Amino acid sequence: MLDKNDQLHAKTRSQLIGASVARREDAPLVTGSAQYVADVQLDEPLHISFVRASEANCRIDEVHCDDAQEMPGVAAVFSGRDCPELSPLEVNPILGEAENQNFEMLARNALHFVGQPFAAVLADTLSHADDAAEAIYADTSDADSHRVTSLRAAIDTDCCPVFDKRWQEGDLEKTLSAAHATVEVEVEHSRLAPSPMETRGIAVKYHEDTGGVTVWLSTQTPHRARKMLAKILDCDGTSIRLISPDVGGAFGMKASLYPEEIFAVWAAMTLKRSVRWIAWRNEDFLAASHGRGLICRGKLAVDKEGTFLALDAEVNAPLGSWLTTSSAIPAWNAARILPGPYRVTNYDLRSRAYETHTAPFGIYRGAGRPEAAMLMERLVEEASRKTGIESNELRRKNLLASDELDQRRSTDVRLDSGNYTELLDRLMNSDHYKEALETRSKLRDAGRLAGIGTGFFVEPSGQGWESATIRCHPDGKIEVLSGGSTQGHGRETAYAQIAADELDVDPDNITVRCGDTQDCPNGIGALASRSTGIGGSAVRAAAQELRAKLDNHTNPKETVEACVKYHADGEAWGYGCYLAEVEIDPDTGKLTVHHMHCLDDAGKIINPKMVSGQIIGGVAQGLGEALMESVSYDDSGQLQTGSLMDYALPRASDMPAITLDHTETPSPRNLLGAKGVGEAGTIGAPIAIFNATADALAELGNANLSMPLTSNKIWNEIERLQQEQE
Ligand code: SMO
Repeated sequence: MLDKNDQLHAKTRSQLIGASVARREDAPLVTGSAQYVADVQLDEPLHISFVRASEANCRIDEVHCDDAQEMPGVAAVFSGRDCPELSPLEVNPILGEAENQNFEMLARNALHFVGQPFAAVLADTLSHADDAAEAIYADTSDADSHRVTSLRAAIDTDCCPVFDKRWQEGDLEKTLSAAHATVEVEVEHSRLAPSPMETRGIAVKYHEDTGGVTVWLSTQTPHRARKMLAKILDCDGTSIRLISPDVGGAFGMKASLYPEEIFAVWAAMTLKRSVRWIAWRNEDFLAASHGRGLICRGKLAVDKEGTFLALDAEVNAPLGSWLTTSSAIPAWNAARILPGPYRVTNYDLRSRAYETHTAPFGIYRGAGRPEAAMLMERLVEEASRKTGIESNELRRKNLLASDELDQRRSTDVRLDSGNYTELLDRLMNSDHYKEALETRSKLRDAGRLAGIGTGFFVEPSGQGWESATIRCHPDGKIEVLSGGSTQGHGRETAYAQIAADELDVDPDNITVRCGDTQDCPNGIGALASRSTGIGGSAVRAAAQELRAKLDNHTNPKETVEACVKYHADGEAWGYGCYLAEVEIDPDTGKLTVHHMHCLDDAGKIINPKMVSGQIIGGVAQGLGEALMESVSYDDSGQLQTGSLMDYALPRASDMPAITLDHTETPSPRNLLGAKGVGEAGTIGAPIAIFNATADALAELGNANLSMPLTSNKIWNEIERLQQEQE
């Protein structure tokens, strides 16, 4: 029994917020007892195998399913025309009135991209389903429309953008023409496959008594997924319970519902059977959302002293063949957060996104932030070359001062708190920086190609609300239910720390749950670095309310509960400055990142060890983007990187030594003062690596580089620069 006088007010424990409490999630995760969707036991489920398009942008004349129907174990076969036309998936309201015209569970009349499902087999075993799926094929004919398989083709052929936005401030033309110097940069980001360890997957249990279903879905947005499923399938709110069990990574790829998942639920309800589908790795490469892929262009004007005067920028993004819930977010984010941490009062920012005959496109860890920061930081480096002012000096001169952050820009961006120049100075004055300079000199003296690079960035965390319910049971046990979601980040540990501090109880007394739409309060999910700042603040607010209630209960012999829907007061803005040290082997072009020093301000830190984990993981993915990852389509829309043999993910041996440092400036925008840090590594690392690479090649000339910085590309660039020198 929780006695308020003895326990609630006894200040005997040390504060847990700010302590590196061990992750309570890890034991089940590392011992194999975690429960992923594939571990969910169903009673004689039907297994689904999808038949996918082998060409892009064609008409479907006929789908041949007859042979498959007769094969062993087959319970049902569907083509697109056997399925009802359902209402489309809703897309993020920032897209305005855009309609998701191409969204179908199974393609009916046209195949838009290679990998699009157009038929499905349900059978007693997966092998039976796969065997029968092999017997299905489609007769197709050429589509009337032009096939557009790359973003560049979409831009060059003047395709009509589906998303088109523009923000202006000041007088760009006048400032540009009067400027001392202008520099221009184009940055192309490869399309990336988010590649969580666990692929997409769904298990659906059909309840004969009610006709409803319980859905286990590998998702980062359980409540939204349930709501959308109910709307698309036109069933009442109570007939679908959705549970996101342990999720093996998501990175934005599991933020949207997919046609395969909607089909699985529809099939279970239609056949009145339990069903399951677990994507093969190649099905994720083919048909799960890709990220990045943006082409960004910028022009920066500076005066004689290096003060930034004006920014003219254009962000272009691919959308793929149908719109995932947040498909336009990267395009929107990359443009609206410009000019990032810098003071530029004259600007013109355009953002456009185009449909392409490829896999869908979506948010991927960073979702526009890495693109915005890369464009700005490349412009800074160019301005440095042109003006002869050292690049960190330029940064220092143009970073916003603390008292300028709270001003609202025409993009509706309002930064929050921090001291940007202090962070930069901290890096410049650090031993790491001095050592990096010394190491570079030594390597260069020995005739090697070595470079260092910095990258400064801001990381807006999500906005809006999240909810939490906390119960105190008569036995003293505390139950925290969050509307959020988790995919391995350690949410349960952090939320227990927050609740334990507020209630002054032992965290071992606290259980934390999220991801079950039946038991947990309504919520948004784990997206956009929002879970600690907003979800954690909801937990704190609920704990405060519970504590007040307990204070008024002189004899708490019943369960006392507090439910809070917490609204954040705008976005919290983390920021950071990273330093990379690289070396290039001139004979092979192989680039090695020796060291990465990451300096972050993530606001109030709840658990330092978990923050470090987020940064290191983000650096790994950022290094992947910088050096090796790239989804490739040929001109006809065939995917050339459909497996982990063709798509290079970083391995442990590719990772540099990483050192971490931080400042801690609380955000005024939420109850905890926390800022997001989940995406920091993916933003800062590619910039620092890219700039260090350019620095390493600088003694040969001005390198013309693009990501990924493969050995082949760098070797060719070395050859070109050496020929220019001769
Ligand atoms: S890319 Mo994140 O899951 O908002």
